[in-house]
Amino acid sequence: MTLTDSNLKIAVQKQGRLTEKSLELLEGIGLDFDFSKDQLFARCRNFDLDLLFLRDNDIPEYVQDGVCDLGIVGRNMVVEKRASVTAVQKLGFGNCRLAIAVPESSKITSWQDLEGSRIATTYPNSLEAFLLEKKIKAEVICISGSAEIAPSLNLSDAICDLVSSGNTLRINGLRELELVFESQAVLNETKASLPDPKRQLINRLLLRVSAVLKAQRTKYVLMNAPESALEKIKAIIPGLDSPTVVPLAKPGMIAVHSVVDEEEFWEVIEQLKEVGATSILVSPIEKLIA
Ligand code: PRT
Repeated sequence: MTLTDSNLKIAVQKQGRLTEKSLELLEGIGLDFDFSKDQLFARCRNFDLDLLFLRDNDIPEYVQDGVCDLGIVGRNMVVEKRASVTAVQKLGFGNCRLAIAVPESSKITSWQDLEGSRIATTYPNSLEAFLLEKKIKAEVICISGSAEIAPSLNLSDAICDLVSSGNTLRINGLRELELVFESQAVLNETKASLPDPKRQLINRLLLRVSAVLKAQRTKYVLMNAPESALEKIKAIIPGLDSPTVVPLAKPGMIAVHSVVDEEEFWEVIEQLKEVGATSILVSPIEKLIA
Protein backbone atom coordinates (compact mmCIF):
# COMPACT_ATOMS: atom_id res chain seq x y z
CA MET A 1 0.00 0.00 0.00
CA THR A 2 1.27 3.51 -0.84
CA LEU A 3 0.10 7.02 0.02
CA THR A 4 -2.26 8.63 -2.49
CA ASP A 5 -1.47 12.25 -3.40
CA SER A 6 -5.08 13.35 -3.72
CA ASN A 7 -6.00 11.93 -0.29
CA LEU A 8 -6.07 14.16 2.75
CA LYS A 9 -3.17 13.36 5.07
CA ILE A 10 -3.62 13.65 8.79
CA ALA A 11 -0.83 13.01 11.30
CA VAL A 12 -1.39 11.61 14.77
CA GLN A 13 1.08 10.60 17.46
CA LYS A 14 2.29 7.04 16.79
CA GLN A 15 2.51 5.92 20.38
CA GLY A 16 2.00 8.11 23.40
CA ARG A 17 -0.39 10.11 25.50
CA LEU A 18 -2.31 11.59 22.59
CA THR A 19 -2.67 8.46 20.44
CA GLU A 20 -5.75 6.85 21.96
CA LYS A 21 -7.84 10.02 22.17
CA SER A 22 -6.80 11.10 18.67
CA LEU A 23 -7.93 7.77 17.21
CA GLU A 24 -11.12 7.89 19.29
CA LEU A 25 -11.92 11.28 17.79
CA LEU A 26 -11.33 10.07 14.23
CA GLU A 27 -13.52 7.02 14.84
CA GLY A 28 -16.11 9.29 16.47
CA ILE A 29 -16.42 11.31 13.26
CA GLY A 30 -17.20 8.11 11.36
CA LEU A 31 -13.79 7.32 9.86
CA ASP A 32 -13.08 3.65 9.44
CA PHE A 33 -9.46 2.44 9.50
CA ASP A 34 -7.78 -0.89 9.46
CA PHE A 35 -4.26 -0.91 10.85
CA SER A 36 -1.87 -2.92 12.94
CA LYS A 37 0.42 -1.66 15.71
CA ASP A 38 3.60 -1.22 13.66
CA GLN A 39 2.07 0.39 10.59
CA LEU A 40 3.32 3.90 9.76
CA PHE A 41 0.21 4.87 7.86
CA ALA A 42 -3.32 3.61 7.29
CA ARG A 43 -5.85 4.17 4.53
CA CYS A 44 -9.36 5.23 5.56
CA ARG A 45 -12.02 2.94 4.09
CA ASN A 46 -14.85 5.47 3.86
CA PHE A 47 -13.15 8.88 3.32
CA ASP A 48 -10.35 10.02 0.97
CA LEU A 49 -7.89 10.19 3.82
CA ASP A 50 -4.59 8.62 4.90
CA LEU A 51 -3.60 8.53 8.54
CA LEU A 52 0.11 8.94 9.31
CA PHE A 53 1.59 7.78 12.62
CA LEU A 54 4.49 10.04 13.64
CA ARG A 55 6.54 11.07 16.67
CA ASP A 56 4.70 14.00 18.22
CA ASN A 57 7.70 16.32 17.96
CA ASP A 58 7.83 15.77 14.18
CA ILE A 59 4.16 16.60 13.57
CA PRO A 60 4.35 20.44 13.70
CA GLU A 61 7.03 20.57 10.97
CA TYR A 62 5.30 17.98 8.77
CA VAL A 63 2.13 20.07 8.86
CA GLN A 64 4.02 23.34 8.38
CA ASP A 65 5.79 21.94 5.32
CA GLY A 66 2.60 20.55 3.82
CA VAL A 67 3.80 16.93 4.04
CA CYS A 68 0.61 16.44 6.05
CA ASP A 69 -2.48 18.57 5.54
CA LEU A 70 -3.63 18.21 9.15
CA GLY A 71 -2.02 17.07 12.39
CA ILE A 72 -3.17 16.41 15.92
CA VAL A 73 -0.52 17.49 18.42
CA GLY A 74 -0.16 19.36 21.70
CA ARG A 75 -0.01 23.16 21.47
CA ASN A 76 3.24 22.83 23.48
CA MET A 77 4.92 21.12 20.52
CA VAL A 78 3.73 23.69 17.99
CA VAL A 79 4.99 26.53 20.18
CA GLU A 80 8.33 24.83 20.89
CA LYS A 81 8.94 24.03 17.22
CA ARG A 82 7.87 27.58 16.28
CA ALA A 83 5.83 25.96 13.54
CA SER A 84 3.79 28.13 11.24
CA VAL A 85 0.47 26.23 11.13
CA THR A 86 -3.18 27.16 11.66
CA ALA A 87 -4.72 25.88 14.88
CA VAL A 88 -8.22 25.05 13.67
CA GLN A 89 -9.71 23.26 16.66
CA LYS A 90 -8.82 22.75 20.30
CA LEU A 91 -9.67 19.14 21.09
CA GLY A 92 -10.14 19.17 24.87
CA PHE A 93 -7.70 16.36 25.73
CA GLY A 94 -3.95 16.18 26.46
CA ASN A 95 -4.39 19.09 28.89
CA CYS A 96 -1.18 20.17 30.59
CA ARG A 97 0.92 23.26 31.23
CA LEU A 98 4.54 24.18 30.67
CA ALA A 99 5.79 25.42 34.02
CA ILE A 100 8.95 26.35 35.86
CA ALA A 101 9.59 24.46 39.10
CA VAL A 102 12.25 24.61 41.79
CA PRO A 103 13.26 22.31 44.69
CA GLU A 104 11.01 22.66 47.76
CA SER A 105 13.92 24.07 49.76
CA SER A 106 15.00 26.59 47.09
CA LYS A 107 15.37 30.27 47.96
CA ILE A 108 13.78 31.06 44.60
CA THR A 109 10.22 32.15 45.41
CA SER A 110 9.20 34.12 42.31
CA TRP A 111 10.15 34.29 38.64
CA GLN A 112 12.20 37.45 39.36
CA ASP A 113 14.55 35.28 41.49
CA LEU A 114 15.44 33.21 38.40
CA GLU A 115 17.96 35.91 37.39
CA GLY A 116 21.38 34.23 37.10
CA SER A 117 19.98 30.73 37.69
CA ARG A 118 20.38 27.54 35.63
CA ILE A 119 17.17 26.04 34.26
CA ALA A 120 17.06 22.54 32.75
CA THR A 121 14.46 21.86 30.08
CA THR A 122 13.42 19.88 27.04
CA TYR A 123 11.60 23.06 25.88
CA PRO A 124 14.49 25.49 25.25
CA ASN A 125 12.70 27.69 22.69
CA SER A 126 9.62 28.15 24.85
CA LEU A 127 11.74 28.82 27.92
CA GLU A 128 13.97 31.32 26.10
CA ALA A 129 10.89 33.19 24.84
CA PHE A 130 9.54 33.32 28.41
CA LEU A 131 12.86 34.62 29.83
CA LEU A 132 13.12 37.21 27.07
CA GLU A 133 9.59 38.46 27.76
CA LYS A 134 10.33 38.70 31.50
CA LYS A 135 13.79 40.24 30.82
CA ILE A 136 15.48 37.55 32.95
CA LYS A 137 19.02 36.40 32.24
CA ALA A 138 19.36 32.71 33.08
CA GLU A 139 21.31 29.78 31.68
CA VAL A 140 19.11 27.40 29.68
CA ILE A 141 20.36 23.83 29.99
CA CYS A 142 18.95 21.62 27.20
CA ILE A 143 18.32 18.03 28.17
CA SER A 144 16.49 15.32 26.27
CA GLY A 145 14.19 14.06 29.06
CA SER A 146 13.57 13.56 32.81
CA ALA A 147 14.12 17.24 33.62
CA GLU A 148 12.81 16.61 37.15
CA ILE A 149 16.05 14.90 38.18
CA ALA A 150 18.32 17.80 37.12
CA PRO A 151 18.20 19.85 40.40
CA SER A 152 19.07 16.82 42.59
CA LEU A 153 22.08 16.12 40.34
CA ASN A 154 23.05 19.79 40.78
CA LEU A 155 22.77 20.23 37.02
CA SER A 156 20.32 23.09 37.50
CA ASP A 157 18.56 25.34 40.03
CA ALA A 158 15.18 25.00 38.36
CA ILE A 159 13.42 23.06 35.63
CA CYS A 160 10.92 23.95 32.93
CA ASP A 161 8.70 21.00 31.99
CA LEU A 162 5.17 19.87 31.26
CA VAL A 163 2.95 19.34 34.28
CA SER A 164 -0.52 17.84 34.41
CA SER A 165 -1.44 16.39 37.82
CA GLY A 166 1.70 17.77 39.51
CA ASN A 167 2.54 14.31 40.96
CA THR A 168 5.91 14.04 39.21
CA LEU A 169 6.98 17.38 40.68
CA ARG A 170 5.85 16.36 44.17
CA ILE A 171 7.56 12.95 44.00
CA ASN A 172 10.80 14.67 43.02
CA GLY A 173 10.59 17.27 45.79
CA LEU A 174 9.86 20.16 43.43
CA ARG A 175 7.38 23.02 43.73
CA GLU A 176 5.73 24.82 40.83
CA LEU A 177 6.94 28.40 40.55
CA GLU A 178 5.55 29.95 37.39
CA LEU A 179 3.27 29.07 34.47
CA VAL A 180 4.84 29.47 31.04
CA PHE A 181 1.72 28.51 29.05
CA GLU A 182 -1.28 26.16 29.03
CA SER A 183 -1.58 23.43 26.44
CA GLN A 184 -3.97 20.83 25.06
CA ALA A 185 -4.20 18.73 21.91
CA VAL A 186 -5.05 20.81 18.86
CA LEU A 187 -6.05 19.97 15.30
CA ASN A 188 -3.65 21.96 13.12
CA GLU A 189 -3.93 22.69 9.42
CA THR A 190 -1.14 23.42 6.99
CA LYS A 191 -0.77 26.95 5.62
CA ALA A 192 0.51 25.49 2.35
CA SER A 193 -1.87 26.11 -0.54
CA LEU A 194 -4.16 23.17 -1.24
CA PRO A 195 -6.12 22.19 -4.35
CA ASP A 196 -9.91 22.71 -4.14
CA PRO A 197 -10.85 19.03 -3.71
CA LYS A 198 -8.57 18.78 -0.68
CA ARG A 199 -9.95 22.00 0.77
CA GLN A 200 -13.45 20.52 0.42
CA LEU A 201 -12.32 17.34 2.19
CA ILE A 202 -10.93 19.46 5.03
CA ASN A 203 -14.19 21.41 5.33
CA ARG A 204 -16.19 18.17 5.49
CA LEU A 205 -13.85 16.79 8.13
CA LEU A 206 -13.94 19.96 10.24
CA LEU A 207 -17.75 20.01 10.21
CA ARG A 208 -17.73 16.48 11.62
CA VAL A 209 -15.09 17.28 14.24
CA SER A 210 -16.93 20.34 15.45
CA ALA A 211 -20.24 18.35 15.63
CA VAL A 212 -18.64 15.68 17.80
CA LEU A 213 -16.89 18.20 20.08
CA LYS A 214 -20.06 20.28 20.49
CA ALA A 215 -21.96 17.12 21.40
CA GLN A 216 -19.33 16.23 24.02
CA ARG A 217 -19.77 19.67 25.59
CA THR A 218 -23.58 19.54 25.75
CA LYS A 219 -26.42 17.51 27.22
CA TYR A 220 -29.93 16.97 25.93
CA VAL A 221 -32.48 18.02 28.58
CA LEU A 222 -36.18 17.16 28.65
CA MET A 223 -38.47 18.42 31.43
CA ASN A 224 -42.10 18.94 32.37
CA ALA A 225 -43.22 22.37 33.56
CA PRO A 226 -46.29 24.58 34.02
CA GLU A 227 -46.98 26.54 30.83
CA SER A 228 -46.76 29.75 32.89
CA ALA A 229 -43.04 29.03 33.56
CA LEU A 230 -42.10 28.90 29.86
CA GLU A 231 -40.71 32.43 29.58
CA LYS A 232 -38.54 31.92 32.67
CA ILE A 233 -37.32 28.56 31.32
CA LYS A 234 -36.46 30.16 27.98
CA ALA A 235 -34.43 32.80 29.81
CA ILE A 236 -32.50 30.09 31.69
CA ILE A 237 -31.78 27.92 28.61
CA PRO A 238 -31.65 29.78 25.34
CA GLY A 239 -31.18 26.33 23.67
CA LEU A 240 -29.91 26.01 20.15
CA ASP A 241 -32.25 28.58 18.59
CA SER A 242 -35.23 28.11 20.89
CA PRO A 243 -36.42 25.14 22.96
CA THR A 244 -38.94 22.63 21.58
CA VAL A 245 -42.21 22.92 23.53
CA VAL A 246 -44.86 20.15 23.50
CA PRO A 247 -48.24 20.34 25.33
CA LEU A 248 -48.86 17.51 27.81
CA ALA A 249 -52.15 15.64 28.38
CA LYS A 250 -52.55 17.46 31.71
CA PRO A 251 -53.97 20.95 31.01
CA GLY A 252 -51.56 23.83 31.63
CA MET A 253 -48.49 21.56 31.53
CA ILE A 254 -45.83 21.39 28.84
CA ALA A 255 -42.72 19.34 28.04
CA VAL A 256 -39.65 21.36 27.10
CA HIS A 257 -36.69 19.87 25.21
CA SER A 258 -33.42 21.70 24.95
CA VAL A 259 -29.64 21.53 24.97
CA VAL A 260 -27.50 22.63 27.92
CA ASP A 261 -23.79 23.34 28.03
CA GLU A 262 -21.88 20.84 30.17
CA GLU A 263 -19.99 23.64 31.94
CA GLU A 264 -23.11 25.39 33.26
CA PHE A 265 -25.17 22.21 33.57
CA TRP A 266 -25.73 22.06 37.34
CA GLU A 267 -26.50 25.77 37.74
CA VAL A 268 -29.05 25.53 34.93
CA ILE A 269 -30.74 22.45 36.46
CA GLU A 270 -30.98 24.21 39.86
CA GLN A 271 -32.53 27.28 38.25
CA LEU A 272 -34.99 25.14 36.28
CA LYS A 273 -36.19 23.42 39.44
CA GLU A 274 -36.66 26.82 41.10
CA VAL A 275 -39.04 27.95 38.34
CA GLY A 276 -41.12 24.75 38.59
CA ALA A 277 -39.56 22.23 36.18
CA THR A 278 -40.07 18.58 37.19
CA SER A 279 -39.17 15.11 35.84
CA ILE A 280 -35.98 16.51 34.34
CA LEU A 281 -34.44 13.91 32.03
CA VAL A 282 -30.84 14.35 30.88
CA SER A 283 -29.11 12.37 28.15
CA PRO A 284 -25.83 12.55 26.24
CA ILE A 285 -25.76 13.78 22.65
CA GLU A 286 -23.86 11.84 20.03
CA LYS A 287 -23.49 14.59 17.42
CA LEU A 288 -24.66 18.20 17.34
CA ILE A 289 -24.83 19.90 13.96
CA ALA A 290 -25.88 23.52 14.30
O1 PRT B 1 7.48 9.48 21.45
P1 PRT B 1 6.94 10.83 21.09
O2 PRT B 1 7.97 11.84 20.74
O3 PRT B 1 5.83 10.75 20.08
O4 PRT B 1 6.17 11.35 22.40
P2 PRT B 1 6.67 11.76 23.85
O5 PRT B 1 6.99 10.54 24.62
O6 PRT B 1 7.68 12.85 23.73
O7 PRT B 1 5.35 12.44 24.36
P3 PRT B 1 4.21 11.92 25.36
O8 PRT B 1 3.44 10.80 24.77
O9 PRT B 1 4.75 11.75 26.74
O10 PRT B 1 3.32 13.25 25.38
C1 PRT B 1 2.65 13.68 24.22
C2 PRT B 1 1.91 14.96 24.53
O11 PRT B 1 0.99 14.75 25.60
C3 PRT B 1 2.75 16.12 25.00
O12 PRT B 1 3.45 16.78 23.96
C4 PRT B 1 1.68 17.01 25.64
O13 PRT B 1 1.02 17.74 24.64
C5 PRT B 1 0.70 15.99 26.22
N1 PRT B 1 0.81 15.84 27.69
C6 PRT B 1 -0.22 16.01 28.55
C7 PRT B 1 1.89 15.50 28.41
C8 PRT B 1 1.51 15.48 29.74
N2 PRT B 1 0.19 15.80 29.80
C9 PRT B 1 2.45 15.14 30.78
N3 PRT B 1 2.10 15.14 31.95
N4 PRT B 1 3.16 15.20 28.07
C10 PRT B 1 4.05 14.85 29.03
N5 PRT B 1 3.74 14.82 30.35
C11 PRT B 1 4.85 14.39 31.30
C12 PRT B 1 5.73 15.56 31.74
O14 PRT B 1 6.77 15.77 30.80
C13 PRT B 1 6.24 15.06 33.09
O15 PRT B 1 7.33 14.19 32.93
O16 PRT B 1 4.30 13.84 32.47
C14 PRT B 1 5.06 14.24 33.60
C15 PRT B 1 4.23 15.11 34.49
O17 PRT B 1 2.96 14.58 34.69
P4 PRT B 1 2.19 14.82 36.08
O18 PRT B 1 0.82 14.30 35.86
O19 PRT B 1 2.92 14.03 37.13
O20 PRT B 1 2.20 16.30 36.39
